[in-house]
Amino acid sequence: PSETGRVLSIQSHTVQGYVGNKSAVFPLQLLGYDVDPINSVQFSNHTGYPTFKGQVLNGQQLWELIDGLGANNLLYYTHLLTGYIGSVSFLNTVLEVVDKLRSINPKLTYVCDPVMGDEGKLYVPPELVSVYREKVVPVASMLTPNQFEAEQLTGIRIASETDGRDACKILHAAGPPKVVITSININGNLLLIGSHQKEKGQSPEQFKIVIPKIPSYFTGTGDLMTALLLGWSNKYTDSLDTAAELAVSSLQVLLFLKLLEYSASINVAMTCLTSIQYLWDLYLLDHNYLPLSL
Ligand code: PLP
Ligand code: PXL
Repeated sequence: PSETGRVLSIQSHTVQGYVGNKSAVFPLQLLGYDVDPINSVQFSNHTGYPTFKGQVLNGQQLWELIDGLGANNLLYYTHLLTGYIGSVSFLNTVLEVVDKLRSINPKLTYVCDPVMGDEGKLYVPPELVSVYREKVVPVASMLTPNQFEAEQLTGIRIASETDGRDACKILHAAGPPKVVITSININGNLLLIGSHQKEKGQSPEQFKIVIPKIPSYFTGTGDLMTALLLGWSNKYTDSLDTAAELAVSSLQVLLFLKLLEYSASINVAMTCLTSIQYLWDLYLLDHNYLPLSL
């Protein structure tokens, strides 16, 4: 596989640490993509710390940047990637960006991580939920909600693998042909459920990946996961399962490295991703598990 593309990534920037664009841009560049980041916020650090300082871009300021690119004919993108968005007005402007980019490239793939909350708690204004459900989901090409977000978007409770598969079908009916529920907590493991509806109205091809939960707390993993899913699924357009397997293995190796403090900074770990990928494949092969990537 060798398909790459041009990605417009509208996400957070933190000076210190890796969330949003800091988690997404470099891995996508490693996978060969040309990535243009728009920083929706610039904060000193992620919001999990006791305090943070910085600036928030509003919808009008986002449009100004799009305008500037447009004035120089620089709005040809193959992919739009969005993650955490903090306000309805910014999200509405993102919807205008989708229209604008599709008017220039009708084949634009919009990869949307509908970041709203986790573990039963919303961390965006509640008005955002209906905008995602009614306006964003219908225009997304690939959606990567977690368990809580998939529940918010479908209105069903997800307590089992079957529920997750059903939620994906509901989301397909609303728009996106590719859906990956990145993490469902079941029996101390994380379950990823992927679903690809190849033809409108047909039943989707679905798969699951059981991910052993690492007993530690990370931020930015969802952002990295969505970026890796974009990167790999564009190289394996017909096998979302292969793409998800590659994305999960990269994420896991990175988290293990971080956990083991093999590298002082996660950036060093990111630099190693491609070579680690190869070693990981060999490891899997050695354990009689044939990775689809070989
Ligand atoms: N943590 C681990 C270990 C994962 O494997 C994944 C996704 O595959 C995530 C976190 C991402 O979960 P979320 O989308 O809830 O941030
Ligand atoms: O990873 C999601 C995220 C995005 N943007 C900002 C954050 C976080 C998580 O902490 O703080 C600013």
